[in-house]
Amino acid sequence: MKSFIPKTAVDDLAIFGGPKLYDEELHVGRPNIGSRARFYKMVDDIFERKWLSNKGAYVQQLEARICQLTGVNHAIAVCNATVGLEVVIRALGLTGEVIVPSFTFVATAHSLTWLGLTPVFCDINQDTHTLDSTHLEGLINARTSAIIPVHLWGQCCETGEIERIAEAHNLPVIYDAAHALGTKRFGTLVGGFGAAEVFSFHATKFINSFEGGVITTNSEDLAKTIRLMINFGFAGYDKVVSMGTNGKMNEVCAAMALTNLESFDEFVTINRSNRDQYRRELAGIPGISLFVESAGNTCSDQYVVGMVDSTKSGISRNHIMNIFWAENILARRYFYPGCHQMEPYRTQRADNPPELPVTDLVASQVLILPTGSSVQSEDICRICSLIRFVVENGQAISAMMSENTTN
Ligand code: T4K
Repeated sequence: MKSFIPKTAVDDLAIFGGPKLYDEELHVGRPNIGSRARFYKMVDDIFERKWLSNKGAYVQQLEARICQLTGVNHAIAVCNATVGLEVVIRALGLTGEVIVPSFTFVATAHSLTWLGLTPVFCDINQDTHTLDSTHLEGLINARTSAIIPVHLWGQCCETGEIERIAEAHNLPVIYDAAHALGTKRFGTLVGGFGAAEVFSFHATKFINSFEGGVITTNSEDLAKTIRLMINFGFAGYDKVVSMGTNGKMNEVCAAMALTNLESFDEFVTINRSNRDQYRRELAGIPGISLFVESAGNTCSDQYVVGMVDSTKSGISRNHIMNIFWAENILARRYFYPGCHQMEPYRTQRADNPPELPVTDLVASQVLILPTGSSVQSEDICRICSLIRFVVENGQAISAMMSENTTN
């Protein structure tokens, strides 16, 4: 990292030809990596045992660890959360329409479409960024077979109200808990809500298994069905009893997850310290704020969710993002532009697009900032001082960008 030369004039910005703040790209989503020695030892064990996949010892250890961590009776490790969602959707025999938020990673919607179902997009609450239960009932009709809310940013969504509505209409709820390992809502751990919850261990998640995920449920019957389905429907040698796919996690991925789970508390502490530093250093910058979890929620804080209100900052989120990228700070606008604006959904609903004003607004404001164990306190200082400089000079910069760059 070269020494920090703060920007003092608009021309110092890399987007206008000044020197870049970073020689190398600073990413959102850099993987946390626990003890390498421990991981290598486990990989050695795997080679010794010559058991690489299919319900190996480390997969079983991981499943037991997740049951302990979430307080849930059954945990089934899978190759990734997207396949995990697809398997749960099939295991519950869902058909027709399923209600999902549009403001989520596209995997939530795609898992349905991949299976021939139709995602019906619901708006979100502006404060929580999760499914707005007041819009839910209006979307339920005779074709609706389930609801898949998302615990976005690791924050538990409004489970109580969603499940009350679901029960009144006899609909199962599956939670996309990709971001929510270790999340608590008023002391209750995420993992046991609804029919099932699906967590991701993708490289970018604060606990990763390279690629991977886990399904949790308190239903023994559902757990049995899922276990069959992730292994082609095999109930024993030569005995296929149901439809299935290959959704299994392998032993190396399980070893990686177990290694990283050993550092769970350390990673959460780093995330919280980063978040607090961002909060302190961004305080008082007009139009810039950080998303705040709602009362009663505690999560891993794996995302630092910056919000840009351009009516107060004098510069748009997109301009700020372009300035950041020019400086080699690869901040992300998750989950822009919302699934309903992505294909195939945009074209499918071109004649009658869903009205999702809060989704559209929030998707135009969010800027995800780098955090995790790869980010140093000095990086946060640089990022925040860059944001302060950009907002202080917002009008001049916006005018120059409108002239010089396309957005
Ligand atoms: N539901 C929700 C709500 C989700 O957010 C996700 C996944 C899922 C379901 C599905 O879970 P999985 O099937 O993946 O288990 C990334 C991840 O690929 C995706 O898993 C994640 N959500 C999403 C939020 O983020 P992209 O398109 O942003 O990935 P990419 O390649 O741009 O990587 C993000 C950043 O991380 C980059 O700036 C580079 C950095 N990175 C990435 C990888 C893979 C690294 O530094 N090292 C790495 O190894 O989707």
